[in-house]
Amino acid sequence: MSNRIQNELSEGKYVVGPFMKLASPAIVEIMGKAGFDYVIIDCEHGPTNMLQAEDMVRAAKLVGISPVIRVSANDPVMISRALDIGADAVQVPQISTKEDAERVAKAAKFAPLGERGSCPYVRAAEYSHLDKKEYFKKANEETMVIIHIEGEEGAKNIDEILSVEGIDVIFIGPYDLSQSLGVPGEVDHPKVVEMMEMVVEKAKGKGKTVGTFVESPEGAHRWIDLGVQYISYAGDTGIIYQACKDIMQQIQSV
Ligand code: 3PY
Repeated sequence: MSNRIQNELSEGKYVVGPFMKLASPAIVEIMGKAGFDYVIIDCEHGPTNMLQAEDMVRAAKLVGISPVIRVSANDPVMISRALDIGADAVQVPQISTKEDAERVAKAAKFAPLGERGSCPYVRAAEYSHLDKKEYFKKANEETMVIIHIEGEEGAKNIDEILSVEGIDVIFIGPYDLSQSLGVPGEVDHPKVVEMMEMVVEKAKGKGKTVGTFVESPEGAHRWIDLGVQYISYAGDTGIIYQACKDIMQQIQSV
């Protein structure tokens, strides 16, 4: 096992990766060849099922980037399935309370840290090739847990949420936060930005790695400058759309 983003984040570097809305291992390979550090296979806002996600995880590993899976809900079964197919990290949306965060940590770790459902025959255990004791130990050490703070309630409960053991990255979802604050889609609205900055400051104050979602290189650097290290950059669909549009505009402008 080797987890690229875990290694890079622990060295204080920032990492950048897009959400994958398309269930395509080939696009995962392209993202890796293009230089991203990771991809987030999106099972919340995408149609991808676990069988497709497994092939996308394989593709990510093949090109040396980290496969992260965003599950559709804070459900122990979904979390364990995502990790069983070999994701380097599980990303869980809509965390609002300390209890929500504890549920994630418990579901993502084997004993003594948690209660992740255990099976040594899964892909993550190399189908029983790995020594069983070693697998459970390494899985606990080398898989990461990322939680979304993306509602007013989660932001207000951030101190309590930060006290939960076993959470590696606090990920702020600006779009969901904008909706929760009554300004849907206005991710640059002062109310949204102020709350995001508050969460970044508190999380950094507790030594936690922080992540957020951006849609431009300038946006990435704006948050990197504040110490945000886990940068999720747009999505495969938006990136492809923009590239196609730029090409046509350039051709038609001559
Ligand atoms: C959000 O912005 O709410 C996200 O979850 C990232 O797309």
